[in-house]
Amino acid sequence: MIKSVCGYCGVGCGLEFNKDTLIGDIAYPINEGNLCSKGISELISIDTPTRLLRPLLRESIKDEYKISSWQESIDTIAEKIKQTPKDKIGFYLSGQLLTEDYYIANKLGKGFIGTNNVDTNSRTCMSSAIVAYKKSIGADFVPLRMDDIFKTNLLILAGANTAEAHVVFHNQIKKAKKYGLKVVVIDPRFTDTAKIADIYLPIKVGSDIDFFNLISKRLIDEELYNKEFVANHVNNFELLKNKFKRVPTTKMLKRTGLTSEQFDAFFELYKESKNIITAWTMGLNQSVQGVDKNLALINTHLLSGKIFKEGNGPLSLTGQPNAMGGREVGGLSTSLAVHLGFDAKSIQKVSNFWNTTSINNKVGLTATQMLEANLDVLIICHTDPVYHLPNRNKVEALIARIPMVVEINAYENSQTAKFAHIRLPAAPWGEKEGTQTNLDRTITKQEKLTRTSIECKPDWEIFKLLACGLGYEKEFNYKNPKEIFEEYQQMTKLNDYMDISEASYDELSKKPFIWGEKIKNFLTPDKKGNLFFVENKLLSEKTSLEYPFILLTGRTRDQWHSGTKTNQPTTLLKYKELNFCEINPQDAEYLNIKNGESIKVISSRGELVTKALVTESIRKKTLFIPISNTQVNYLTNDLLDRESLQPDYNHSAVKIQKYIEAHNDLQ
Ligand SMILES: Nc1nc2c(c(=O)[nH]1)N[C@H]1C(S)=C(S)[C@@H](COP(=O)(O)OP(=O)(O)OC[C@H]3O[C@@H](n4cnc5c(=O)[nH]c(N)nc54)[C@H](O)[C@@H]3O)O[C@H]1N2
Ligand SMILES: Nc1nc2c(c(=O)[nH]1)N[C@H]1C(S)=C(S)[C@@H](COP(=O)(O)OP(=O)(O)OC[C@H]3O[C@@H](n4cnc5c(=O)[nH]c(N)nc54)[C@H](O)[C@@H]3O)O[C@H]1N2
Ligand code: SF4
Ligand SMILES: [Mo]
Repeated sequence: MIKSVCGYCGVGCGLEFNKDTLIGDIAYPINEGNLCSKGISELISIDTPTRLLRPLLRESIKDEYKISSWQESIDTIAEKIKQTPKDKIGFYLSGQLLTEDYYIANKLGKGFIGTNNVDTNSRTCMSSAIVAYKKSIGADFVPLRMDDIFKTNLLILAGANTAEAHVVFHNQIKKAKKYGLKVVVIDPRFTDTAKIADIYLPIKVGSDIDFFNLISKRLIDEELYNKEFVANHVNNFELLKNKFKRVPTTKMLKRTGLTSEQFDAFFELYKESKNIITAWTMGLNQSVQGVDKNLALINTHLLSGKIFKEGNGPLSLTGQPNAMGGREVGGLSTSLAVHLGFDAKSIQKVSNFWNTTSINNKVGLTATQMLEANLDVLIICHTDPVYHLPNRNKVEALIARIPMVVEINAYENSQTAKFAHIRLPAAPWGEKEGTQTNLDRTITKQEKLTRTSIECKPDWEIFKLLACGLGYEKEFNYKNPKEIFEEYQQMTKLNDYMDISEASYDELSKKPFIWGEKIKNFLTPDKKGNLFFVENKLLSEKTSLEYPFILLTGRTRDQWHSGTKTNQPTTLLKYKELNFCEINPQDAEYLNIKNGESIKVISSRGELVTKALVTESIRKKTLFIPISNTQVNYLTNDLLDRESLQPDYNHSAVKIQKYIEAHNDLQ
């Protein structure tokens, strides 16, 4: 029997592999033997006909691919990199890479090639939370754990659909409810998560800042804030208090779409709850004011002092299995390594550690900037930017101009494949080993459970080959992921709060390591939390007479993003269709659209055809399309948060037509 972990979501459930079967690990604390359909089907996705099994190469994206060799592919990439100015090279990584893959790619890009254009799809996912955590508590640090839900009285879920996106954690929430936990769900859709809520608040899209500001204002006005905590551990209180004197409370409440009775009922529960956790995900992060939404939420915990105490705190629910590990390593272009930045002192420390003189002091391009930067070489690994970036027509036009696009993928059916020149076959989950950090800082190890397909290689090895092709054999002389992990462990000592040197690579699958457990204080220079006054500036795309609906996008339980792994005949569970568009019955009636009818959804940027799902669970004038529809980003707008540069996926103005009419239009 081999113990391993699921490679899908940030919960990071423990698994056991016995001969040919995979089951949940009963001894693993967070899942206690449970797995969701994705975890159970991990093994099946290894053996599908859509695996990418050989290196492929072509000169132009108009040509057909030809089978290539590793030698030829790596030589071609290395040659091109050598001829290319550093600032024209980009690495586009993923929160699904293992820590060792991330570490080596970051070291190669930032440390040796000398480009800080090393970023990740986490930019589209967690970057607003990262910036906000850094501003308010001093570091990208999640100050509580999932099992704190058993030590709290109230769990507020804002813009998080745990029933579909963090399934096993959701089951734990249900269990905690049996012991008295109260749950509030804030979401414009009555989601499966809302079904377990004690209070469900159908907030209007994009008004979370108003909602959290209303809580903060009430805490201050009614003197319910924690005076002792605020006086000793929090900055900017007077400023916030004065600013709040002038905020238009009625207008704020109106913007949330909630009645004062709804808000009061919520606030009664809030007031009487001794311990409170507020958890959030994409409903807040993916916004043109994503950072501000996070800050408004964290403010409530700083005012109430409900932070760094058991059963309390702001809990960002990371989505991908190793988005956290990637952040720790330094996989974002806005940090160098181990949470260090590009200041002279940090560069010195990292240069000494890596024994290099090539580190650049300029912040690199983010994933959301790379395609617009006229790059000459773009290396994409374990992610599908053509699928996932907003405003896809623009994305396709931009990526088609890049002279060399390299795609490293374990499957052949990504949307990006159409735009690559070289495709390298990676070994997926089960065919390789390495570590990952889940959403609450638990470092675990994925084990190799089956032989690696002949021509496939683990991602770390592909980056090693590239490093060697560029002449860095000595600096990248790793024989296995363990050596990389151990070097990374040493590196974490450069940043005192990150030290993970006590973990043991060989033990990790049996004995996970939780980093940061001793941190019980703010990580800011003065050890105090920072309050920020933020306002809803209504910066998202607005509806108009032509585009009267707001489009939301998000997850369904059994599908993983683009579906290269989960949308297989063998793995697919028919829990929900892949392709539907939720619409409120009143809107549907007005437009004479019936349940199940084909409709065309159109924005000013693009369009797609889908099926109407008429349901009371969505607010009026709001639509929802799941991201298992791989075409969804033809519709979305590409506005970014100005600090985190995260896209505003949940606020695109669209219109709908019956498909039949649209079809006639075309004739
Ligand atoms: N099954 C499955 N699970 C996954 C994934 C997957 O692909 N499939 N992906 C993983 C990843 S990478 C991530 S990031 C997480 C995402 O996890 P979640 O963020 O929980 O998933 P989403 O479906 O994007 O849900 C966001 C919720 O926010 C709501 N929302 C939209 N706009 C607003 C708003 O303005 N305010 C509020 N309060 N709510 C709003 C939406 O209606 C939706 O219910 O899931 C992870 N887990
Ligand atoms: N409209 C809209 N767009 C969104 C979002 C949204 O909510 N709405 N969410 C955003 C968020 S939060 C995220 S995280 C992104 C996710 O977007 P992506 O990261 O693009 O989605 P995935 O389908 O998970 O892509 C992972 C890729 O890795 C490949 N792969 C699998 N295993 C391996 C392996 O071992 N090695 C390598 N090299 N490749 C492998 C898969 O085949 C797949 O092509 O989408 C973002 N885009
Ligand atoms: S909840 Fe997440 S980690 Fe657990 S089995 Fe499901 S996908 Fe895997
Ligand atoms: Mo994500």
